[in-house]
Parts: sequence; C-alpha cells; structure tokens
Amino acid sequence: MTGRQTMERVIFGFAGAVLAAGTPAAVSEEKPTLRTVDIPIDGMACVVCAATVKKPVKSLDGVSKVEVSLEKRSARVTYATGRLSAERIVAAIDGLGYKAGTPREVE
Ligand SMILES: [Cu+2]
Repeated sequence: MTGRQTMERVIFGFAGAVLAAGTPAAVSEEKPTLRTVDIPIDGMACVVCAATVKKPVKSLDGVSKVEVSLEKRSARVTYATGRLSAERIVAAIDGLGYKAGTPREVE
C-alpha cells in the first residue's frame, strides 16, 4: 500500500466515524412523537371481544402499546403521531364490528 492510499484510508475512516457519530442524533430528531389516547368502545361483552380488538389495533403500523379494558369498555392506545392518527385507530376498531367513540388524550 502506498503512503497516499494510507492517507486516503485514514481520512475516509475519519469521515466515516464522524458520519456514524452523527447518525444517532439525526435519528433522534426524526423520532416520532408518541401520543396516548383512551378510546371508548361499545359492543365488547367478554374477554374474547377485548382480545379481538387488541390484536389488530396492536398490529397497526405506528402503534407501540395497546391496553383494552373490558370493565371500562375502552382501549388505551399509544402510537407515533407521524405514522398513525387516532381516526385510523377508530376506523380499525369500527371495522372489527365494534363502535369506537371519540378518542380522549391521556397525559
Ligand atoms: Cu365477547
């Protein structure tokens, strides 16, 4: 290897290290904001209903957490606002044959 090639490799390696070091910051800037909502659901009568609602909602792109409460007749859903909207979650629940109400934001 010539001296020039060695120098190029050192410079390239340095630039690569800077790029790599910059990547996590860039990713965290683009990290989507998470939002949690309670969505009332009519029509859930048993634990099977709750599970029937939970699984497809959990599989929606952007959803990170789903808790379905049979007692409260509601679902608490945490999702990335850049990838999903509460309206789409409501539509998904309605599409399962239940009736989703107005989402209410949770602190
Ligand atoms: Cu049921």
